Amino acid sequence: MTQITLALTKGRILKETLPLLEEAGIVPTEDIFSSRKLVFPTNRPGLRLIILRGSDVPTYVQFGAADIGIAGKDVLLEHQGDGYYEPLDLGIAQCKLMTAVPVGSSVQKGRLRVATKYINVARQFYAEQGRQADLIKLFGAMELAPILDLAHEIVDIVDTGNTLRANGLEARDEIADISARLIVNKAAMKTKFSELQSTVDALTRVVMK
Ligand code: PRT
Ligand code: MG
Repeated sequence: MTQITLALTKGRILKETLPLLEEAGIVPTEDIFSSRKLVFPTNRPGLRLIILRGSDVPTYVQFGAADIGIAGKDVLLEHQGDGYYEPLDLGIAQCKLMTAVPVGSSVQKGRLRVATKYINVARQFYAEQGRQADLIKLFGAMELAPILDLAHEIVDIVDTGNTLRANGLEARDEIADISARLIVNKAAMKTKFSELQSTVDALTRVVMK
């Protein structure tokens, strides 16, 4: 039997993903949240789930180690890989990728320092704006950077805006609308066409409902 491996993003995306999968008829046979395993069989004998850090999902799918995956659009924009299709917007884990600055701060003249974990996205954004920016890579707590004067502004995910407000920051420019997307390895889409297409179709029906 053809084996399909579906790579899921752990954390907040996972909580919204499992109900979608269930509606599409895909149910893990073990409780993912109470287990330390990384590979989970499902009720469908030919389909298993792997649970990854978001930024690793496109890597697994790009190289065909997973056939199909679910990751945030922010992660996909930053990854800039090829080797996979992005056939479906799942409409979950919605938020925006934005620049943010200290409340009331005026536009920085001269060279801008920007802290972010989205270095590739930020490089492209500031280049398109024709603004010189020195990018500083961080792995978390971006909101702290302007407070401690590490950077003038940040590029980060904004949902309610509460995190920015709590740290004296405000959103300025919108860079992209973000939600979780389905990605499919290009080679597998040919070699395992019927299994993958039926999974994509099942999820499409759930999302369109
Ligand atoms: O754990 P890891 O370092 O890999 O990443 P992470 O901790 O950012 O992962 P996690 O579990 O938070 O999920 C991240 C994915 O969820 C992102 O790639 C987005 O696609 C999606 N997503 C949706 C969000 C948010 N909403 C979100 N609000 N990711 C992060 N946030 C954070 C944001 O970074 C900021 O700190 O929440 C804060 C902003 O939220 P508000 O409501 O205060 O504006
Ligand atoms: Mg996390």
